[in-house]
Amino acid sequence: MTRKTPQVEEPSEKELVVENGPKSWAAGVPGVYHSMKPAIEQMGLNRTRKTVMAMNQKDGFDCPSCAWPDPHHRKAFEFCENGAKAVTWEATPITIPSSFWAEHPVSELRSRSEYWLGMQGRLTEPVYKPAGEDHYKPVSWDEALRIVADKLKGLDSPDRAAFYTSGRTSNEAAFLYQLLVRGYGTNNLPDCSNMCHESSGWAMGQTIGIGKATVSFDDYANADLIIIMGQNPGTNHPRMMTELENCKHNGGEIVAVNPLPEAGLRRYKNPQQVNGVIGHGVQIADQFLQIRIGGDMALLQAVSKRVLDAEARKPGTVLDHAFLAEHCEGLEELKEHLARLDESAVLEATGLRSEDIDELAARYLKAEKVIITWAMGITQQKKGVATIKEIINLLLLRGNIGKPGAGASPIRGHSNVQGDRTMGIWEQMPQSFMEALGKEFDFEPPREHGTDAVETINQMRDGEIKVFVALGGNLVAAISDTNAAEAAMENTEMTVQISTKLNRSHAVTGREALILPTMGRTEIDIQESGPQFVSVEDTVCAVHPSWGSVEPVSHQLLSEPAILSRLGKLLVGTKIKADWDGFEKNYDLIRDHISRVVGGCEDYNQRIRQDGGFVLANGPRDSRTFPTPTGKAVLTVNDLEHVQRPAGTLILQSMRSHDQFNTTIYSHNDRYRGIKKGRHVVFVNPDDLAELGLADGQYVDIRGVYEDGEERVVRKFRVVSYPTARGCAAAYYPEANVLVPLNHTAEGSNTPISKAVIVRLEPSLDQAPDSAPPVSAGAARP
Ligand SMILES: Nc1nc2c(c(=O)[nH]1)N[C@H]1C(S)=C(S)[C@@H](COP(=O)(O)OP(=O)(O)OC[C@H]3O[C@@H](n4cnc5c(=O)[nH]c(N)nc54)[C@H](O)[C@@H]3O)O[C@H]1N2
Ligand SMILES: Nc1nc2c(c(=O)[nH]1)N[C@H]1C(S)=C(S)[C@@H](COP(=O)(O)OP(=O)(O)OC[C@H]3O[C@@H](n4cnc5c(=O)[nH]c(N)nc54)[C@H](O)[C@@H]3O)O[C@H]1N2
Ligand SMILES: [Mo]
Repeated sequence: MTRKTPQVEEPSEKELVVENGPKSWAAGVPGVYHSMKPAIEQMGLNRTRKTVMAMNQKDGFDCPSCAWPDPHHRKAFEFCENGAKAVTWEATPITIPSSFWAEHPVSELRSRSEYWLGMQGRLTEPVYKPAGEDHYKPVSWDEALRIVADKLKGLDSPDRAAFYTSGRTSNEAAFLYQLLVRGYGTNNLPDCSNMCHESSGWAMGQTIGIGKATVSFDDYANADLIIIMGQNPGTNHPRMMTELENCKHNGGEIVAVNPLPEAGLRRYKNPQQVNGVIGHGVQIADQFLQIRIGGDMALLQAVSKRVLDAEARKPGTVLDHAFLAEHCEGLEELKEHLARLDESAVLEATGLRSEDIDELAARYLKAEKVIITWAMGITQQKKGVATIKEIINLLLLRGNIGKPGAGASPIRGHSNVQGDRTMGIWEQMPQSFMEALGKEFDFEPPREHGTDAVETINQMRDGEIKVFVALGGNLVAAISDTNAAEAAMENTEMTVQISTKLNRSHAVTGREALILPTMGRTEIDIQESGPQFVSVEDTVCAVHPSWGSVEPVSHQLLSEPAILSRLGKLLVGTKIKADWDGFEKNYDLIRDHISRVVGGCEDYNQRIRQDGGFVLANGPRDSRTFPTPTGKAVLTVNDLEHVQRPAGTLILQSMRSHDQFNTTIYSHNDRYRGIKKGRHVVFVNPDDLAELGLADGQYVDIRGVYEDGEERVVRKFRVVSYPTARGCAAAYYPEANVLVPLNHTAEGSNTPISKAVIVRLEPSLDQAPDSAPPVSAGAARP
């Protein structure tokens, strides 16, 4: 393949354009145009046809952009704007040449932006940076893997290493990875889920016995009411919009709870339908509750209280008594607790009016089938776990779990983050899993819990963890407290990144560092036994195969299962009974083990091949069986608390723009929020601006208000007057991660509180655009 050169255009500060306020609708013709143009420009028509148009087809690959499920009756081409961007980013024919490493020292890569790094193209050969040197240099696969294995073998305990996973990893690779890590001897398996839906897993595990959604795909269109909390589906789960539209079409109602009036939650123009492309689209939300950040727990308690009050007025008519009696416990305690709920505290926490909450309660009471969905606005909060327990309370009161058209629906982020957990990527896998694993491979797995993402950074900072291996992702940029995280990463002896593209975690490294390039999901994977597929699990527990559809960008690339088989052979070898060579040749062998170790995956090889896969059993959803210690679903009592904001401060959330995938920046635009050519912005309510004496368009420094002696500040962000909830502000992730203290985490789940940082906005000394040095040098390579 001829090498194409990357075109990296980084806008300067003065180019930033702020259009008038948020867009009132999502998708439509611009959606199609914005994603197809770069695809065709970069890949040409043929590769675009084989990628963008093959995604989510039964014989194609699973879209790497999000965990939203596939419809049973797939259209020839289910268009998704952000799916197309993700695929173009991965399947680009632009590659990094061998000469790149001599031309660009690591210290230079460190001064580059995420955007610049990602735009350099695909990684194609293993590279190694020896201690004390400032350059990576190409090495052979054998040498690279030997360096890693020797280093790990030399540590005084396997717990001196940590093995991170990001959620694009397939089930097969995830299973092999946890096997080699446990075979080596540690449970230090932090993953992106620790920063994502961990709060959902905890809350649901403790209340209904399973940390996964209790809905299936068809339920969305059949619900009477869908309440969407702390989620921006128009950007982050665009294909969900079709199901929301179907729900409305069938007479259902939709309520959005969000501090921001997000475009997709207002009106949606379906790019699949002619009337969506040219007409006004469908109004999505019947009610929009513009909540204060962190107010959801109070809102949910207030709605549950209204449900209980309605029951008290007309006994026997409101609650699902049969369901509560047979399947639940804790009703009396909940009643007693909510009887004391203070409405004024609710109004303060939520910033809403009583009438708005009455209206939501009336909609809830009218509906026979209710789904509540949520994402990061709920999980990345100090009270995230308790808030999700309140979601479960509200659903249980009227039997909205385990019946068609109803249920609890955390919407996962990464396309296989849920499958990775099912396969054993968790620092706290239950003992039953360890026993099955030990029996299957004839060894004694480590039993002590390992480190999660935050604890891994803490232990790297303290010098306890000396080697960091990552199967995908970009931990140093994704985790909170960027300066602390970077210092921790640099304090290690070795970092190893298995990646498709360059990112910050390749530039902020341990003393020795390796990059092991891997094939992506879009690429055809041929091994000794023939073409291979991998498998993934979506947000509603459906497991299906994923087949690559384009030629790999380089024949030097190894697949993730191949890299892990080879590393496993060197590091663990015959210490456990595993056919490492066989795994690489034929992924069926890996799946045979999965069948015997992972509950619910019996006959995996056969079931994954039948009609596009199978759905994992789910007790609460399928039969109202709750695998809790008592066998009942638990209504819980949670003490109300909300985010306190000292005078003169704001509550800052950090969120995704329309043109990024987590730490990967596709462009500097955020079309739905009216931002062009810039990301250093902070959205603030105009009344707050007036109160704080700040002006729209002014430059401010954002300072975290924490008294732990650390200075956390980002400089020269442009203020954008924006209709967010009062007292709240928003900036983009990962730029704002500097401001989130590392040990500022959700109770129970230890997830960084990325959605509620207390900050002060201080006018920047320098108000002239471009007079300060830019954040990154950002020049294009000739
Ligand atoms: N295109 C694209 N798709 C993606 C991703 C991506 O980066 N790009 N990332 C993937 C991943 S890993 C994930 S986890 C998901 C993330 O999907 P989302 O959770 O939708 O992502 P965020 O951008 O973090 O948006 C959080 C939303 O919560 C709202 N919010 C913030 N605080 C509160 C609060 O206190 N209460 C309420 N009710 N709302 C609040 C914000 O205004 C925002 O609308 O998307 C996945 N899909
Ligand atoms: N402030 C703040 N921080 C957050 C969040 C937030 O909302 N606010 N969200 C959190 C959430 S929800 C998440 S999930 C995390 C995300 O954390 P991560 O999952 O660690 O980050 P990503 O940016 O998704 O990782 C992108 C990198 O993965 C690699 N990659 C891509 N595809 C593949 C593949 O197929 N194989 C391999 N081996 N590598 C691949 C590429 O090199 C790419 O640069 O960030 C969290 N951090
Ligand atoms: Mo996520």
